[in-house]
Amino acid sequence: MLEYIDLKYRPGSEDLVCEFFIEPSGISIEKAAEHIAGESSIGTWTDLSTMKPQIAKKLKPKVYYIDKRSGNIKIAYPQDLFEEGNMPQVLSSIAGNIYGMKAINKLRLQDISFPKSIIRSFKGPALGVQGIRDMMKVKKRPLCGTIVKPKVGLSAKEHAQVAYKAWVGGVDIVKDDENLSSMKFNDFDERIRHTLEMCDRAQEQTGEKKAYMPNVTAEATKMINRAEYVKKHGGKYVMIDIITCGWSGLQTLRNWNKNLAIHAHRAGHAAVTRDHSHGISMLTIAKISRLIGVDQIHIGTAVGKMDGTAREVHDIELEIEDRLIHEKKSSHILEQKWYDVKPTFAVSSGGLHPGLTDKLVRILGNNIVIQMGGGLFGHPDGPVAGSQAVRQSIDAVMAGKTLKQYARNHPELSAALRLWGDR
Ligand code: CAP
Ligand code: MG
Repeated sequence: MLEYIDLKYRPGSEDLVCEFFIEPSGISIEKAAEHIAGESSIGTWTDLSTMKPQIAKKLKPKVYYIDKRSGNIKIAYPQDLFEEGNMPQVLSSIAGNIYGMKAINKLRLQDISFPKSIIRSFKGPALGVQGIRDMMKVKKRPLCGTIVKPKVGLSAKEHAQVAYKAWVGGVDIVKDDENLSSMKFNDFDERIRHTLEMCDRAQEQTGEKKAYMPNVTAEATKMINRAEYVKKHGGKYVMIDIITCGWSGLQTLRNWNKNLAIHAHRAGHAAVTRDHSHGISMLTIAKISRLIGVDQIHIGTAVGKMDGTAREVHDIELEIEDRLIHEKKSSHILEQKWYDVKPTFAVSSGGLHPGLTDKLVRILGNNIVIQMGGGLFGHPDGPVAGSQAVRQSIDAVMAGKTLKQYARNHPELSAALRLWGDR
């Protein structure tokens, strides 16, 4: 059998490096690591009469780090194992068969460090953080948005009217929910026409830039047709559910993209990210999404309704918004040079309401998009007041005031704090 362990090896700049957590099944961690390295590259369960020394020399990965105590290993893969610009193939290699091997009980891909050749073969974000701030004319404060609620059920016209109320109340962005596409009661094209018309009207009325994020999630050809329709009607964004559309679908949308901002919703990610002993880290999913080229991606809130600690969420924000990531052993984060790949905007959403804005900004800073669905449309005085309360909570933080202080002469915020509290 080929030997893959070489603890003296140090990854070269041409290597793609993965850190895995593994729980072996009745064998040593070394044996398990051998199985993982082989099955994710050129090997299989037995020796091969067709294997040649030059194949092994050129394409054999090296297990160069094994931490028996923590169960973490690192594998350096020669970049020629991967097709440039093809994310499905990269993941079929390092996040494919290996999950099902009997040699392991658990396997989690903690992080991938991509070499320059692979980084350069993907488009990265078209606009990035600065491009979105320039488009929305919001220099410093967090952008704020909402999700039309109920998630589905409104007609196209009702959707547009609800969105209008949110825009005039003060939020910058209104998005479709992750499970809204084109329904019998809410046709996509009709929703786009009405909602973009309301967006323009709200822009004129408020004098502020407003944006609508329509969900184009669908089979790839239909998705592109829908994105074309949004572009034709003057939209600024498209939204895609990246997990259910898949990496190929995301790459197809990014390759089509004509300077619309791409908002990545991660519905379904927790099927693979939530169990910290098995699956793929959300950090890895966010990195892949930035590399392919989303302009914004949901990363969690730490303070809202979804799973994800403050440290994890903050690590993801740094990974997608910074240019150079240093290795962080405690978080199983590998070094990553992003070269000229634009930063992706971190989106914090899920169970948020105005009473949480200060805590959220304390954890994640101002360079985020804050989205509140129930935290706006659940406001006792309706959508306009709900939107005012969201915006007031951000204005309070930017003015260095506590929410309670600011609420004294902002009744909409005060009503939100009375209903949901400020913790
Ligand atoms: C939030 C949301 C988003 C979640 C997704 C929802 O609504 O629209 O999809 O934020 O979670 O449907 O739950 P609320 P994550 O503001 O009413 O919670 O951002 O963690 O991917
Ligand atoms: Mg949603």
